[in-house]
Amino acid sequence: MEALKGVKILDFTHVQSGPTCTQLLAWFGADVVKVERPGIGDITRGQLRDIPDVDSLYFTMLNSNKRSITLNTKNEKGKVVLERLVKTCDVLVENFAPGALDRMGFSWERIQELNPRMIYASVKGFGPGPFADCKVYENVAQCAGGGASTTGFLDGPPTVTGAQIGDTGTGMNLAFGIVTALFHRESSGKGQRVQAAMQDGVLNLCRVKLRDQQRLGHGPLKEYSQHGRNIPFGDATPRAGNDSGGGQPGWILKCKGWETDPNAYTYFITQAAIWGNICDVIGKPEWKDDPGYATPDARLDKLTDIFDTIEDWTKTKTKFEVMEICNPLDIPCGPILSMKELAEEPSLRETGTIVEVDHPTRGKYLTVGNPVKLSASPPVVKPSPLLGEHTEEILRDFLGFSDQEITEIKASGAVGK
Ligand code: CAO
Repeated sequence: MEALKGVKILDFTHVQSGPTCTQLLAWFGADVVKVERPGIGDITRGQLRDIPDVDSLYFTMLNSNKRSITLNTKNEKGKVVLERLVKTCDVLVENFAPGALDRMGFSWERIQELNPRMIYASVKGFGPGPFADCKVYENVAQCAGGGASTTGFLDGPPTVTGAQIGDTGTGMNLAFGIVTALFHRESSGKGQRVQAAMQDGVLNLCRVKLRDQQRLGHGPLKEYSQHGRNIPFGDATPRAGNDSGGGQPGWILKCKGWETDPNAYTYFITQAAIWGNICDVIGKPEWKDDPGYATPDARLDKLTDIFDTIEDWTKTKTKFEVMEICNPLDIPCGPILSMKELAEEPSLRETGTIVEVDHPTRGKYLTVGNPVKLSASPPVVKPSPLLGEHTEEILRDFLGFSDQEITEIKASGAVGK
C-alpha cells in the first residue's frame, strides 16, 4: 500500500530543488500532477541532452512517477484550470523565482480563499532578508550557506561539492515540511504555508562548521591537521581538506593503483578505541605504548606523519583489501567509490537505491530510487512523463471538466504541446 495514496499534489516545480521534493512524494504514492508551460515544459527536458529530441537524463531522473499537464497559466482559460487545480489538490509545490506565483494572480491569500485546506510549499534561494528577491541555483546556495568556505584545501580556493545539497537537500527538507503540514491538517482541518530556503538548508548541513566557528573563540581547533602543521587559525572556520570533521581524526589515503586510477583511495579513521588494532595492522606495534602516540591528545600534533605512515601500508593494498582487513578489526574506513562502480554495484540495485527504468522514447536508463525505505510501502520507480502526456486525462478525470469545456480550453491555447 502506497503511504501517500490519495494525496493530490499540484506540482509547479522546475529544475532540481522542487522536482526532488515532489518526486519523493510521488515515490511514496502521492498523485503528482506536474504543470508545465506548453511547448517548453520544464527547462531541464532540453538541457544536457545525450540523445537528440529525447527528454534529458537531467529531467527523467527528477520527475519519475509524475503526470504531466501542459498549461499556460497566464492565459485566461489557463487561470480557470489552475484555479480548479488549486481547489482539487491538497498541496501546491513551487520553486519559481520570488513573486512569480503572485504575479500569476495566485497569492497565498487567494489560494487560502480558494482552498483553506491547501498546503502551499515553496523553495526559494534565501529566506526573508537582504537577498530574498534573488534567483538562486545550487552552487550559489552552497556558497551562501557556508559549504564552499569550509570545503577544499587550506591553500586553495573555496570549493563546491558534487553532492547537490542546495537543491536536493532543500527539496527533501520541503517534503518533510509538507508531510508534517499534512499531519497537522488532520487535527486542524487547515492548510498552511511551508517554506524552505536553500541557504538555510545548506547551513543546516554545515552545522559542525558553525560549531567550530564558536570553538575558535576558545583556542585552536586541535583536531584540524592545520594545527599539527603549526599553521595559525584566522577568525573564521577554515577549509579542512579531508579532515574528518568529528572527534576522530581521518584522512584520504592512497591505495594500490593510485598512480593510474583516480579513485584508488580509502578514507581511514584513527578511532581512539581501536588505536592498538591500527598499530598492529600497519606494523607499528611500538606506537601502542609510546607516550608520544598512545593517547588521542598525544597524537594530535603528529597526525600528518601518522597518516603518512598508514598510507605506506594502504598503498600496498587495494581499497577493497584495506576494507576487508580493517572491518573485522573495527577500524572505520571506506573505499572511494567512483560513479561507475556505484552504477554497477549489485547490492544498490537489489535495495532499489539505483534502479533501471524503461522510458518510452529513451529506452532503458539508470536513476536513483528512494533513499528512504518504508517496510509496508516499497516504491516502484516509473518513468517520467512526456510533456503534456496526461493533459487530457487530468482535465477530464482529475478536474472534472466536460468535453465542451475541454474543447474551449484547447481552443484558447491554454494547453497543448
Ligand atoms: N505558464 C505561464 N508562465 C509560466 C508557467 C506556466 N505554466 N510556468 C512558469 N511561468 C513563468 C513564471 O510565471 C515566470 O514569469 P514572470 O517572471 O513573468 O513572473 C517565468 O515563467 C520564469 O519563472 P522563473 O523566474 O522561476 O524561471 P527562471 O528560469 O528565470 O529562474 C530559477 C529559474 C531556478 C533561478 C528561479 O526559478 C529561482 O530562483 N527559483 C527559486 C530557487 C530555486 O529553486 N532554485 C533551484 C533551482 S535548481 O538549481
